[in-house]
Amino acid sequence: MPTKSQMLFDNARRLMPGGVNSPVRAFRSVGADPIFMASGKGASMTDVDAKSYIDYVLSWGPLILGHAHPEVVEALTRATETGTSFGACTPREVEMAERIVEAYPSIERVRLVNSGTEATLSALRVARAATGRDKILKFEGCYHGHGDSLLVKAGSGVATLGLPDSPGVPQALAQLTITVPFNDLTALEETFRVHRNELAAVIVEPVVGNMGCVVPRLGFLQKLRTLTQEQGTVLIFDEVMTGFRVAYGGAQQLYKIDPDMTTLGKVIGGGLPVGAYGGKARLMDLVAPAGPVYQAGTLSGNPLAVAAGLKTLEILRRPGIYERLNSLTEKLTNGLAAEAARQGVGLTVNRVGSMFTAFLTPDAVTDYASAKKADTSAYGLFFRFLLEMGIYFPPSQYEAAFMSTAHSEGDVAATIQSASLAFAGLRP
Ligand code: KE4
Repeated sequence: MPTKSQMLFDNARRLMPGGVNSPVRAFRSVGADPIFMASGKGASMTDVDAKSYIDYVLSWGPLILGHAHPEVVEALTRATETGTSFGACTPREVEMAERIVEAYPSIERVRLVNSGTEATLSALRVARAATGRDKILKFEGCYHGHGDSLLVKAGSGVATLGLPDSPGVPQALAQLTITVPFNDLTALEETFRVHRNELAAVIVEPVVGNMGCVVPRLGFLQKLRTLTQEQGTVLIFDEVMTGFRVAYGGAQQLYKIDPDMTTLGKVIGGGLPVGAYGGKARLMDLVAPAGPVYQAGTLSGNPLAVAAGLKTLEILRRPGIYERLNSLTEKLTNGLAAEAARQGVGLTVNRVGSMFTAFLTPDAVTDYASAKKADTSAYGLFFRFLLEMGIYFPPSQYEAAFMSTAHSEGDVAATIQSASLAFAGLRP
């Protein structure tokens, strides 16, 4: 008898590409068919077949307070009672701008949009307009949304011109994107030498989430700041994932870097569609209607997304929230590492704050090349075993996992116990 998820997926494939609205949801890299979710509450989600899971994906980061937090639901319900969208200015979006500017001293002006992709492609347009330059630099394995300039893979050799990483991306555009390995200071300096004073922007995930969680080497971000400053290149911190996640002030607060521009998303929407880009006034005042760089959006600053986001940020400002979140995450990641070691399974766990990745490899993971050494079929087994046990990890080795304030010590203990059983199945 097929499950309800299986029946839904059969129908979904008839109607949507791959049966999903975003590729990673198809579970293709973990050798399973997707599960269709019916509801979420706190740290757990329940699927259409009434099976519940402790959720460590949390909608890919936004649900730092867990599913359906009562205060967020109440704020959202109240907002819907006075309308859902006006296409006009509202007080609430000014309040969101104030919260962002307060939390990110590097941001003097901010524009709300509807996704992280919109935020990053808009920030790049501003940087190109401000510098009059076309070339940009990104890092291998970093993902900044699906804007054409960012769907580019490294050309052969360091600091060479990019190649399209997706059909439909014009070669002429891809060539303007240089890609170098993350954490590779030599390649970085070489790139700035080869393309001296030609780079409009560098865009970076200051703590990478999209090759799995990878931590910046000591001095890497500082060097990036120095090189960009020296050559008038706009430094864009893509904090769509890390913003209000690794700290209330994001990775730039943790690593004490003052980027020229920052992109945000996920947490600031509290689970509703939102993105934001902002930075120095000299840059952001180029954006229409203050300046000539065009960017617009029907639902930008949407009252519902902003209501959910504002309540989320208010709760995140309460004392002790991040300390508990981070220490519970550390307890989980220490437990995973200890269990894997006890059973002789090669595991490397990278963590910053409450985002982490369990890589199925015994070696350090510091960039995309080392992340790709992870045993993805073993990860698939690990994922499927945990899913069976009611634990929902990211359906890809190359994604970050997240903790929420709704997770309990009991959830963490149950997760470590299930992982221990999974490791038994992976023992060499
Ligand atoms: P969206 O357009 O998906 O809202 O944001 C794009 C984006 C930009 N920058 C960073 C650092 C991001 O992590 C993302 C999106 N993250 C992925 C998770 N790896 C979204 C999940 C998905 O694509 O389904």
